Amino acid sequence: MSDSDTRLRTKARRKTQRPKLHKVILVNDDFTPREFVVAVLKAVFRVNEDQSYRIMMTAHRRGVCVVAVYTKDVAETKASEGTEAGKAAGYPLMFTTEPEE
Ligand code: TYC
Repeated sequence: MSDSDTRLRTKARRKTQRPKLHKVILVNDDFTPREFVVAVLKAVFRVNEDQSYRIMMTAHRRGVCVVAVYTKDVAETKASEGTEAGKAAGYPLMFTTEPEE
């Protein structure tokens, strides 16, 4: 590309850069009590009792459930907070993250 020909490069750039979003995923296990999972979801992800119960039951029935999407840093921090809350109470509760398509 010559100095005067910036057409391709200019065209490819968005007016506003959007950060890639990452999913926080709740993983089911056989040991963590349901009420504990609900309490962690409410505390870490700021969802209400009803939403929290639905998310927990979806993971319980299907194996996993997407809790929310955030920027990479926030998703990783919240996943760690949730996993650490389980660990501190002696449960194998696990949250993972993955980039959105
Ligand atoms: N399966 C657990 C039980 O029956 C409850 C549970 C639900 C645990 C969702 C983890 O991500 C989870 N006590």
